[in-house]
Amino acid sequence: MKNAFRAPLACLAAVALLFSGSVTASATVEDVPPAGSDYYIWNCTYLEFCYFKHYGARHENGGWGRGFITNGFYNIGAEGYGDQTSSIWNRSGVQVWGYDWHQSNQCWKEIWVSPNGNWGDLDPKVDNLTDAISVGGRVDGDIC
Ligand SMILES: [Ca+2]
Repeated sequence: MKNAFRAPLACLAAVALLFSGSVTASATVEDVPPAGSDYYIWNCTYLEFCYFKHYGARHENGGWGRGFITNGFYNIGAEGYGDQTSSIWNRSGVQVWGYDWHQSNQCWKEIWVSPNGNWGDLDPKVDNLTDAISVGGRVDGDIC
């Protein structure tokens, strides 16, 4: 009876090894938006974190794209770009955090986290709320 259980377990282990092998192989290829999509209008370069005014990085109606090529905390609201971010493309090589400024409590509220290689639209619940972006680490202090 014990042996009857061992065979399927060994089989499962082999399948797990196969899956882990394929994950390792695909990790060397960067996950990117579809070729020709609006994301490429902005020329987000390798090792850059890019963020866009419109969903899908669309360019029409005064849309814009901006990016950071070095790690750090960026108060984009103070630069006139607060409450407008809808889409991102994280090519930075590191994790990136998005914050909303909580005016009454005077603190930064973490509203999204982007692992390296992440791209796409922000959750509609946090659309047009981002006031700061922190590349490569959470903001120090003033967290809600
Ligand atoms: Ca905000």
